[in-house]
Amino acid sequence: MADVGNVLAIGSEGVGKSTLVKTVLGSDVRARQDGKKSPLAVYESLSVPFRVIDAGDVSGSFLAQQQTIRALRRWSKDNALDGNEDNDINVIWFCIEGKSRKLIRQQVKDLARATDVWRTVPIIVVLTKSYAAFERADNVALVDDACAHNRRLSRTVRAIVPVVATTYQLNETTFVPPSGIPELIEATNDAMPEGMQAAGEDIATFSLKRRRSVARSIIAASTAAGITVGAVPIPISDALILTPIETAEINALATLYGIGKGSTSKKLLETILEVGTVSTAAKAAISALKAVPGIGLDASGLNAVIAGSVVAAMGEGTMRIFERIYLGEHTLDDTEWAKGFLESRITRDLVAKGTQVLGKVSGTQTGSSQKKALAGLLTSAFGGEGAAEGK
Ligand SMILES: Nc1nc2c(ncn2[C@@H]2O[C@H](COP(=O)(O)OP(=O)(O)OP(=O)(O)O)[C@@H](O)[C@H]2O)c(=O)[nH]1
Ligand SMILES: [Mg+2]
Repeated sequence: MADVGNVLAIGSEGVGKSTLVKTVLGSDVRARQDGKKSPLAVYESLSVPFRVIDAGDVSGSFLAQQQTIRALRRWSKDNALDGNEDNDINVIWFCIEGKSRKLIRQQVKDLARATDVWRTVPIIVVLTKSYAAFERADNVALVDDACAHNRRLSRTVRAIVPVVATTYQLNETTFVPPSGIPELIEATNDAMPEGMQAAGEDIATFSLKRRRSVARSIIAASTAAGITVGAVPIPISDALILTPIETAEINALATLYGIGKGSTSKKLLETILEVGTVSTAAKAAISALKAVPGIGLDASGLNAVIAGSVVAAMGEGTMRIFERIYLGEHTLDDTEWAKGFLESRITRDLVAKGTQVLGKVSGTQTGSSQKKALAGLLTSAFGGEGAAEGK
């Protein structure tokens, strides 16, 4: 890992630096504290061609800032002694909380001061916790304006990226899915000095891998919502009850894979939703699951597992369709292919994997810890290998 770039993540206490770093670097992240008293933590991952140095809180006193800067200098020097040429900071993630509009200007000022020693290093402003989708564009404009008033920032800020690093739960059935992570990775790679970009990694498959782990956290959150909706005491007569959750799931995945909102995309998304809600394949799979003999579940528990299975299977299938389109193996107007692909996955997986999970649970599935455990079981059953990633 000698030739990877260095990203410095900087921002006030609690803005979400650690959460962001873990999401971007993925499940194989390795962290080490840079010495006992050092405020720095260094994160590396084999799946991402840059390491991230979490500088801790820099909004505090002048002394604390100086301490951080000294620690960074020492870190650079130590790495240089190790024979590592790329010992300096290549990109700065300037983390600002996107949740509190009023504080944005002040945060830009504080960070400008704290990063003063890196005169020319490219900066990416990361608007963390950007839960309100409708405020994102306005917040970007606000940061843009604040940076324009600072001589250094107006030259060095390369991108302003609103992100949600992990799913934000609004209530039991509504959530804000992760967003902005692939954009942040791409902006970081773009800002890295040329030689660093390659890093021996194929960027296309690399970002596909990262996208998949974000996709899985969207699927997990949707599955948990499906379990909640499914665990009603009345038997579900059809899959229509899951329409809002599946719609949100499919839309979040579409955004993640850059599937736009044009009429061709719309037709594809409608086709996918139909397979999950009114298709013969979905109905047959649901009846088959309801008829699984000898399980230790009451009606509401059974419905919860079935509903969760439908959402998990739809999510996995949809993710794979979007991956093929992303890779250029299929186009947005291949709706017949997408329909066939999803139906056959549902026919094959929904019953087999749903039955497998039914065998592992008993009683009711209405308590919140039971729902969480069940969502975990379902997402790993339907996701196969790396499915347990994300929450
Ligand atoms: N749901 C959700 N919670 C987040 C997100 N980002 C941060 N949080 C929460 O915000 C809190 C602070 O996040 P951290 O990542 O620890 O923040 P930090 O910047 O590393 O904080 P310090 O290390 O104390 O400076 C934690 O409770 C996180 O779970 C996000 O994208 N989604
Ligand atoms: Mg932290």
